[in-house]
Amino acid sequence: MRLFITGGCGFIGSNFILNQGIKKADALLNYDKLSYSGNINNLSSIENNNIYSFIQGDICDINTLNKAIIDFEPDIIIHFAAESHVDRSIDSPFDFVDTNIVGTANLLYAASSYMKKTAKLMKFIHISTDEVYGSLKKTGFFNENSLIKPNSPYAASKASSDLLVRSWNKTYNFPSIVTHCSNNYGPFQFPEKLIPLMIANCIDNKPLPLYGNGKNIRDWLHVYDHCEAISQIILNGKIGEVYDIGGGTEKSNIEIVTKICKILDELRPRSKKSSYKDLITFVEDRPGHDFRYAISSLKIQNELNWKPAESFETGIYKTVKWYLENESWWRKIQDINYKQERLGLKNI
Ligand code: NAD
Ligand code: TDX
Repeated sequence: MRLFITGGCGFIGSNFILNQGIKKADALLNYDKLSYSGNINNLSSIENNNIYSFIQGDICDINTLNKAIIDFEPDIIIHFAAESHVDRSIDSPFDFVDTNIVGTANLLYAASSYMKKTAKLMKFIHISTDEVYGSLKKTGFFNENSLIKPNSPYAASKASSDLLVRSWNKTYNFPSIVTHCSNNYGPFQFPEKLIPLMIANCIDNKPLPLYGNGKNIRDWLHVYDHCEAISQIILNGKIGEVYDIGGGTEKSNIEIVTKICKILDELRPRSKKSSYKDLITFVEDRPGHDFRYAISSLKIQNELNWKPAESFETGIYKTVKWYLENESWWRKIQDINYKQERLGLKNI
């Protein structure tokens, strides 16, 4: 299998390459622009592996992209590359239009031209998000038939890219599959996202900023389980289908942060016997903040025999330990390109 991966230096892409891709592929090319969230060091353990290669390239640069695909001759493409942070999409929506919509259109164009020439492309897997469905009230679940009702510029840009992928399948017989996954957590997540941000702030004795009343709910999935689902889709996913992937673990943000504090109270007790919980601070809400995400994974469970292996209890414990043991990884990011500024407060 010749795997062409976009965005392989980000959180999910690098976990996929390290845990699945490099073990299963005969050749793997990682095409990544190295935006602020791309980190080449995530893959240092495989940089000398013969089957692995890397091109620093932008999916908005059609010429470089075309050449990379034609030269590499992939049979599978997995498209992770994106602007991925909701708060940044509130500040800079056009970055999301460029990468997530125009970049995806470029990739579809390059991949379908290559397919026409060589007939070698078997599958194109587009990694999307449950956020395209908008927000749920207290009950109910999203599934593959839910309406597309995105609320943030990020979600709208991902929904637009999903529709482009769909149109390529219907119009050009393009071998695409779309996935919608819930919130991931685990190693290598950029420390602007809820879980790593809260762990880093605890370690530095900084306030833990919960947006609004902290009662918004997300459905959490360990990143290794997401990567395993993608592997199942490579093997058995049906062309033209959409697969929703969730952890079945709904937690409010306050529950998540309280849990992190409890684990850190055990693993790295604060001085004066106080709890990290004392650092929790409620701050101005995210504009357009979706209240609840919860996703039904019945289709992928029934059709592809996938279900999450990691429970939230064990997964969050291992994740907190990982950030404790890899402090230099996130400190370097803070030093270079993320100063922990509050993002997403409608500065436009
Ligand atoms: P991330 O921000 O950690 O990584 C994104 C990667 O894409 C980075 O390596 C970056 O350098 C690269 N990239 C950005 N713009 C690019 C461009 N123009 N050209 C080439 N490369 C570019 O994101 P992530 O959390 O790993 O998310 C990966 C994918 O999964 C995204 O498509 C996201 O929408 C989707 N997703 C994420 C989650 C989650 O909880 N993190 C959940 C569901 C779906
Ligand atoms: O400082 C914070 N305080 C806070 O209360 C941050 C960064 C977040 N939050 C809240 C907002 C959300 O309700 O925590 C929740 C999770 O926030 P994020 O980590 O920013 O994730 P979210 O907005 O849910 O989106 C994530 O899941 C779906 C990913 O970033 C997306 O890429 C993915 O598509």
